[in-house]
Amino acid sequence: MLYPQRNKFRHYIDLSGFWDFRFDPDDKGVGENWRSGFNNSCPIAVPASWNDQFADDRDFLGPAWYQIKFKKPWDGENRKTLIRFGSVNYLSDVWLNGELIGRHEGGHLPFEFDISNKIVSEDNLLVVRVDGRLSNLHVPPSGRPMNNPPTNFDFYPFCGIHRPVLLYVIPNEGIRDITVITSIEDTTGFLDVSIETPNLSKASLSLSLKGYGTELMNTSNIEENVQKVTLEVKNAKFWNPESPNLYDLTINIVKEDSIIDYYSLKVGIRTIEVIGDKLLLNGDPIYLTGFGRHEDFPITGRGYVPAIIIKDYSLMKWIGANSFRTSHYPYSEQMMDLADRLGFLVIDEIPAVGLTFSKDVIDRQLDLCNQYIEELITRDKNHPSVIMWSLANEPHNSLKSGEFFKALYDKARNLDSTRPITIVNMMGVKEKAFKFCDVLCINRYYGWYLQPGSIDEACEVLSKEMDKLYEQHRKPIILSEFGAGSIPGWHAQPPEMFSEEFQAEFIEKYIDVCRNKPYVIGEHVWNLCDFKTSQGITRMGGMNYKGVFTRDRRPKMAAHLLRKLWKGKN
Ligand code: GCB
Repeated sequence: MLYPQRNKFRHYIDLSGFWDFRFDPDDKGVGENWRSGFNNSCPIAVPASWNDQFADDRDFLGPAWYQIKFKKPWDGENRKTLIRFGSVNYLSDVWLNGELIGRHEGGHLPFEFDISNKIVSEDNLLVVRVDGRLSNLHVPPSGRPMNNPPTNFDFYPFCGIHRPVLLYVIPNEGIRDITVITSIEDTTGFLDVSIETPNLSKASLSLSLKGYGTELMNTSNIEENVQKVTLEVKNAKFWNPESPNLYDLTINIVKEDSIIDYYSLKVGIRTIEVIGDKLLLNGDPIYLTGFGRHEDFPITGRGYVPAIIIKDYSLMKWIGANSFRTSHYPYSEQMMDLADRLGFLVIDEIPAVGLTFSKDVIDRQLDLCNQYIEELITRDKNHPSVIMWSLANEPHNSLKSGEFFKALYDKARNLDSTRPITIVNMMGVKEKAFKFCDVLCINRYYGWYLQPGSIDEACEVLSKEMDKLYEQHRKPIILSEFGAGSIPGWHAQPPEMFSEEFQAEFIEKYIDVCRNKPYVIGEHVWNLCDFKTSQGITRMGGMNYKGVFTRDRRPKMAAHLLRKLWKGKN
């Protein structure tokens, strides 16, 4: 799925701003004449979660209605017009000028509709009904009644239009998709580029690759819908976290001597593979330092805010992180672009968290997970920063889970033969998918949920368990979550749970265990920042305080400790 671009042949406008909004608490709709616009609305900011924008009704999860009017900003001759939603949580129904144009299930991944035949030149009315109510038929599912809202996962189920809505136009005969796979031989980089177009006769493709003194051109006649071209870059500058080198790839379609479409893409040349108990980037072992995270901020909730993305990357650089996992759902496309540019390694996870596999929902869960993995790989396949796909976070114990994840693994492998695939295992669950996954991710909280307060005992248990897992599977292990809650400003000597001292000691000792195991290839602290979650007796103020930064991004003691450990700096 190509992100909209602006050039001579393509254009987009961003519909972000203040939209009209209305809650629909009884699910009755928004009046008889809503197809020509509903009344009694209030303004709301898009993109952003709706939950924290108002004084009341924070926990109302839907349904709710959005509407906006716009004019068609271009003439549509020989062009397709589409409307694209970056992320809406959870169910969306979309109408244009009173006509249903489509439905999408699942937050965090983009979807779009071709509206070429429906858009009019003057007053267009876009209406979106969003339903974020929890259900065990959804992925992620509802769950624990002792949580409010009752999620089966530990983050607040923010709802609404979370990422920009773009109205965009592409040539009818334009490029539909591009896939770039890179490989390396000595100092030469190879780019296998597949370009998908509609049926075109007497047309050709011209590719150019520029950067670091290289200028390559390649021209070929279009003979198939998916045209393959290989570019060879001598003395290539490879992509890696220290030097995130990106080349500019541009692709033109030429017909009857004129260019009819143009698309440009940043590409990084790198390889990623698992050999034995190592993860190799460009043939060299890498060790991941970083975090599990959330898209979460006061007031905007899970909404896209560019300044927060910059701040989080800046804090991760400051602390010496080289990587993160998109726990527990895909992050914005802009986040991924910046990972490429700033040299972060990303474990890219679908929103499959808290899967239960209960008999009545398992088929539906698998359908949705298949949909998500396809949407994710289609969206993120060209990012050099993405080094691994994660099939799920902490699925529950089940006899069926092996089969379930084998199907999902095969699907991901089919869609992308180049990247390792992992699954993130919960403490106490014997993960059947470890048999076929390439890397084992484990989340462990000994010393917190178990052996509370006893860090040394916890580390012994952790160490033994890791050795046993490695013995059994002989695959690299990432400690993908570990951490302790700390209330900012709460101190204790001797260190006690919830104090900043305890959190720092917990993290330091866990890292020491990891560093003594050659098969451990990464340590991801849970979490970069404190984050909002459901209310419950283990979550004071509806917050998870395992962040090493506060929710408003101030460092706790653990942040300074990590900077020392990861960067050697005070
Ligand atoms: C986990 C989950 C994460 C929670 C964390 C915790 O294992 O993957 O979503 O927030 O534990 O703090 O309990």
